[in-house]
Parts: sequence; C-alpha cells; structure tokens
Amino acid sequence: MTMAPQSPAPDQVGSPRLRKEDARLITGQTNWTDNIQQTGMLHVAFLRSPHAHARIAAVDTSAAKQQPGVVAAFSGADFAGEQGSLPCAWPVTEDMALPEHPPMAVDEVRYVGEAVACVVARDAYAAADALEAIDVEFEPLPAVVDMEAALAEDSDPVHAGSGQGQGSNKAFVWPFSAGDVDSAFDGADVVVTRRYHQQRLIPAAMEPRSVVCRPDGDAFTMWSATQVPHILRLMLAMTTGVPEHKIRVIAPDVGGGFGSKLQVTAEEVLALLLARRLRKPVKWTETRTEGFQTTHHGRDQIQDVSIAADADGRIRGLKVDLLADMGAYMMLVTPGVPVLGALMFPGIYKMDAYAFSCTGVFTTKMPTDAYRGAGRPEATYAIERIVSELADEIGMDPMELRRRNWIRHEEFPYTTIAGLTYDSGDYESATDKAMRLFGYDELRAEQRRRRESGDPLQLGIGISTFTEMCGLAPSRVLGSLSYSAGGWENASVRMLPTGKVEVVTGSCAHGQGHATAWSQIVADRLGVPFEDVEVLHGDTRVSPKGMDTYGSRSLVVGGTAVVEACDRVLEKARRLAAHMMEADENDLEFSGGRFTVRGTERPATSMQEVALAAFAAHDLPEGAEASLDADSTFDPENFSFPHGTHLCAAEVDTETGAVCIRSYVAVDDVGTVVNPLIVEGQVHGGLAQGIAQALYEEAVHDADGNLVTSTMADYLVPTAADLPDFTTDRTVTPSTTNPLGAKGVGEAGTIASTPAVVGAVVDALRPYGVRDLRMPCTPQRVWRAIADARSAG
Ligand code: MCN
Repeated sequence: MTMAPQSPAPDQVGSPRLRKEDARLITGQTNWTDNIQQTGMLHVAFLRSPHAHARIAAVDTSAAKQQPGVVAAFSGADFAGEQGSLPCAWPVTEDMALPEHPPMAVDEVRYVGEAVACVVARDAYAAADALEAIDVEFEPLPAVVDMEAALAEDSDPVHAGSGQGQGSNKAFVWPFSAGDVDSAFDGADVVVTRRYHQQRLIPAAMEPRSVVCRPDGDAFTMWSATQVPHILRLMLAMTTGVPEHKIRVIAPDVGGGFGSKLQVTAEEVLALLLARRLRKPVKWTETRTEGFQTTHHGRDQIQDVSIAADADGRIRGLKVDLLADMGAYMMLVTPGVPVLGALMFPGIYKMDAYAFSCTGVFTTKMPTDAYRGAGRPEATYAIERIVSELADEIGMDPMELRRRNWIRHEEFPYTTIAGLTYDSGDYESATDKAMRLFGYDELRAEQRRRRESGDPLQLGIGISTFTEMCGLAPSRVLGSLSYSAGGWENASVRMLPTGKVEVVTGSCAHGQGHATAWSQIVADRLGVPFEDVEVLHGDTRVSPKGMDTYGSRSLVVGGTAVVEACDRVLEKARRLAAHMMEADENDLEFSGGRFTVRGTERPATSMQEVALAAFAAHDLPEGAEASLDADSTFDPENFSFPHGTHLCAAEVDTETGAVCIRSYVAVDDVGTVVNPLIVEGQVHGGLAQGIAQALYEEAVHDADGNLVTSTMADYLVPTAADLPDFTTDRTVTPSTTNPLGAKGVGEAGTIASTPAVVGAVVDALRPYGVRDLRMPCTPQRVWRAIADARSAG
C-alpha cells in the first residue's frame, strides 16, 4: 500500500478559520438533547413548589396515576433513602453549613420551583397535564428573601438548626488578610467607601436544560445538555450509588451554558433514578419559566468596599466585606464563587494591605452558583468602580490614577497582595491602544463642553483596566482553596493509518468552537491539513478522562494537553521515520508534515507514510508500538491572567434617564491567539452579557420569595439590536504558564465591561452629584437618581 503524500498545512494557529462545527449547528443537522428519541421513552414533568418556604404535610399522587397516558407518579418520599443529597464540591471552610439537598423535596421546600413530585407519562403533554391531579398539602413558613435580614438574630431559619453563629442563616465566614490593613488606612490621606450591589442574574442559555436517561442492563446512558459530563458521571455515581463504570454520560451539542450547566441538577439525578425504577428511558426538558426559576442563578452579593490612598493617588490598602447570597442550598460550587473572587479584588494594582471577608447567607431563593466569570466580575466591578471614585475624590484623571498604581510590564511575574502570581501583562500598551482608538482626550473635551453648556444630554466615560484569573487548574492551588476536584485536562491524539487524525479531548465545548481551535493546533503541530482533524469530546465512553469546560480553561489547559499529545505522536513518528529512512533521528528535520534528512537530497517521508508504516508494523524499530497515538494530561503550575482596557462612552438623557452607549472600545490581551475570529466572537458575547448586567438584567423576588421576573418579557435579555457596535483590538503578551503562550478569553468581555458601562453612566451624572447607581441602570433608576440628587442638593 502506498499513500500519496498530502500538501503541507499552512500556519493554522493565528488564522481566522471559520468554525468547522457551525454548518452542522446552524443548519439543524445535529441532535440537541431534546431531539433524542429512544424506543419506549417516557416523559417526566415536575410539580414544583409555589411557596418559597413551606413544610410538606402530605403529597398524594394517586389521582395523577389515573390520568390518561400516565405511567407513574412519585413524591420525594417515594425516593427516600435512594435519592441522596445533591453534591457541593467546594466546602470553603471546615465548619461550613452544608444542609441536605434532596433532589426532590421530602419534608420542606425552600424556594419557589423546588421539585416536590413528578409524573412520568407516555408524552410530555400528558405528564404536564397530570401534575394538576397531584395534591400537596403545604404548611407555609416565612420566606427569607433579604440577605441582611436573614442574618438578623431573630430571622426565621432557612434550615432550622444547620446554620452557624448569630443568625442561623449564616453558612460560613471566609476571611483573608495580608499586610497591615489598619496602618494602611490610619495613615491614608483619602479613604473612599462604597456599597455595591451585584444584582441576582439569570443565565439564559439558548438551549434549555434537558436530560435523557436510558437503562442498559445494569448500566445507564445519560444524554444531558451539560458543560460537565465527566463531573456529572462522577457525582451521579457518588449520589445514587450506581457504580461509576456503569454510567455513561454524553453531552451532545450543547446550546450554551455560561456556567449554568456546570452543575449536577436534581433533574439529572432523578432521571437516573426514574430510569432505574421504571426500566425505561426517560426524558425531561425544562420550559423557559422552569429554567428561570430552577436553573441556578448568578451573582447576588452586597459588597462593602473601602480603599485608602495617599493624596498623590498611591493606593495603600483595600478592605472588602462581602455578603453572598447562597440561596436555599449549596450546589456544586455555590460557596466557591465568592471565595474565588476574593483573590481578584486587588485587580491590577499594587498595594500594601488587603483585608477580605465573605459571609455566605442562606435565603429561600434558588441557589446561586457559577455564572460567566464566577467571582471575578464581582471583584472587577468593585475595584474598577472604586478606583474611579478615588480619582474623583482626589481630583485626578481616573486613567492617571490607574497608571500610578498598576503593575508595570517589567515587574512580572508579580505576586499580588492577594497572593496570586500574575504571569505576564502589559497594561500600559493595552491602555495606550484603547485610548487612541477611543479618542479619550477628545471625548473628555466634549464632556467638558456639554457640562459647561448644561446640555440635557450628558456624556460619561467609563474605564475598566482589568485582569482576571483563568485556566482553572492548577490542581494544587484549587486543593488549597478547598475545591474537591482537580484542574488538569487530558487529550489523546491518534493518527489513523491514512494520516487522518482523531483528537479526543476532555474539554467539553458548548459553543466555544473547540473542534476548530484544536484542529488548528493539531494541523500545525503534525503538519496535516486542518480538514483532516476530527475532534471527539463530550462522551465519557469516548473521552474517559476529562475535567470539562468552565473558567476559561479549555485552551490553556485542554489545548495544551493536545499540544503535548501531538508532540508525543511526533516523537514516535520521528523515530519510525528515521528507521524508514535509515537515518539518525537527530539528523531528521520536520516541516510541513514531512521528514527530511538534513544536508541530503533524499526524498522526504510524509507523516501519512509514517502512519501507514506504523499501522502495517512490518518493520518497526526495536520497542516501537504498532500505532501512532499518544495521551497527555496537563496540569499547569499557575493560572493565566488575561487583561485589557475597556472604555465606554455613554450618553445619558438627564430628562428621561435613558442611557445610550455611544462607543465601546475593548482592547484585550489574551496572549497568543489560536483563532482570532473565535476570540472576537467570545469578546462580543462576553460584552453583551456584561452590558446586560450593567443596563438590563435583574432577577427580582417579591417579599414572599416569588421570582417576579420569570419570563423573558420580565427579565430583559438584550438582543443584538440593543447593543452598540464594539471596537475591538488586541495586544499580545504571551502567558508563561503554557507552551502555547495563550490566556483564556471566554469570560474576559463579561468581567471587563460591567464597570466600564456603569462607570460611564455615573461619570455622566457627576455634575448632578450622583456618585453611584445600582445595577441595572434602567432609565427609571437613572432618572430617580438625578431627581434625588437635585432635591438633596
Ligand atoms: N481562544 C483562542 N485564543 C486564545 C484564547 C481562546 O483562540 N488566546 C479560543 C479557544 O480555542 C476556544 C475559545 O476561544 O475555542 C474559548 O476558549 P477559553 O477561553 O479557553 O474558554 P473555554 O473554552 O474554557 O470556555 C469557557 C468559557 C466560559 S467559562 C463561559 S461562562 C462561556 C464562554 O466560555 N460560556 C459560553 N463562552 C461561551 N460561548 C458560548 N457560545 N456559549 C457559552 O455558554
């Protein structure tokens, strides 16, 4: 057999390849979880609590069982002893309160939407209809909605007897301090103190949550719209007692998650229990309102922040006191979110001292958990907003104040006061570029003119010079932060006999385009055409080792595992090629997918020829295997720290309170870029979500704990039409923590943009005495702030 050598691949890394997965995704040629059909499949609907807090006196499912098409109906009690408690993988302190969290409530419900009973029927409509026939006797208990009230000594407990200390709704206190905070503040010329509210947000992925579970003898196959098939399999095994090797989890194409599918949900656990009990495949797909009520929420913190500085603007110290709303239970990483954020409050600034404390609080609301950025948007918001306020207090340009305090390029690697070592950065270059693109000086001049003329349309400029920690790993550090799992990632690369390549990755893309980016990496490393690479993922049987996708970790951790596996394949290929060419390995050169012998005219041997020879195995060097494949697990030494400068110019109509973003410039530095088109898309999507927090989105509960904003008509997710044109650009400061030199980008836009936008709105209103606004800055809130400031002043 001979194979025609194929043309060498052009440089792929750095080129804006169109995403190879998109044709399939946008022409409907894929199976989302809800499209999956199984013979004899049954459908599940959940009866959910209409109360934020109530005792369950009785559940009667007998009438529901008589409804047409119904196969079974169960209450939580029917699964007592079997359903376990939903897992929390991040017990941040040893004495953290970790109340039982049964997938289906048994004695008490603690948020509106908590599952109380379920119906299993031959179709989804019959299941939904039969819910009405279930009789539940609730004995309402007081709702606990407000975080501060929840901490009062006389507050009703969310979990009687399981909290700690004063106010039994206190779940934990996590303190951190470095440097002499008291003397930093005592000796300061200026201290600025603010209270910032991170409103509760609802992740609204395009594809709702959906799960199918099929019994296969004594084993189970689960399809789930999840970001974390590996974590899900492990946790299902630990929760239900089904042995891990008897569970296969498949994440088919997943239509977005933004953290909300980094979870082990009640419905997934119950799907498995129902499949086991009924010996039939079962499916459940949430409705949008069900999703808003029962897919975990994000943010929800109150931040009391103080910054101390000298009169010349040098920052001396920072104090942060955080209340973080856990909601009713601890879910997979609920308590870890604010703790992760703790490390990022100092941002890009040098300072002498830092004190942080976070109190986790139980309320009778849907639990919070990771939502795009998870802790880092909150931290970035606080530091970027208060630094601008400090500049105003001192009477200094806010960019000048930043320049005086940020870590300089030549100071990297730099260990911050929070104890993180930032790998690399060049804040100066990113800022200079952003200011040029933005026209900073011209816009300041226009702002002055408008202020002087009393123009009802005021202009504000918001700044965010941010950094974030991403590439979640290293396992060692995650362990030191009490996270139960590791942070490594695995990849295996196998060259098939015809020279085509299969890459198996533990990462689990749900919109990020890994198939394209990984193909680019492999094409460059192995010198094969981009089209010849197939990326396999999202199935624990196909990719048994993995830590999944979140925390903008996939490229820097998972992509690096791909690089390392490619390098091992190349090592094997080099050895075999040397044998085939009867040359010394050290004399071989590899370029464009071909081996040549240095200094000779001998014909080249292509990777394809080597792959075929490996497969045939007729004449292998001593000890070589009959395959060209390799596996790698990468666990970096450190996080990577992307950074950037985002500038927002907002016009505020002081008569109506309407805010219009006039221009938005984002200069991001994510180190080496594998695919600029994907990076651009990630930044755009991230900006949309950060701007959404600043101007549009807020999950509102009434005093009884009902989610008032439980439809898309009430919870305003902005569309493309609501967003401005973005000017994006980049600087490139390679990371030193991985061989690609890459830093993550999946959350950067969201983390950076919220303070830039709110900063612009507040800046526009400075002449009116406004110094802060609660998010989202709706026209009503802006107008009210102006009116209040006018009547006060
Ligand atoms: N990339 C690149 N060069 C870089 C950095 C990244 O080309 N220097 C590419 C990567 O190859 C990958 C993409 O950008 O294709 C994102 O990479 P990375 O920053 O590693 O982030 P992850 O792939 O780990 O994705 C997770 C991240 C997170 S945490 C959230 S939340 C989020 C996000 O991705 N959720 C998303 N982006 C999303 N995009 C979509 N469409 N849907 C979601 O749910």
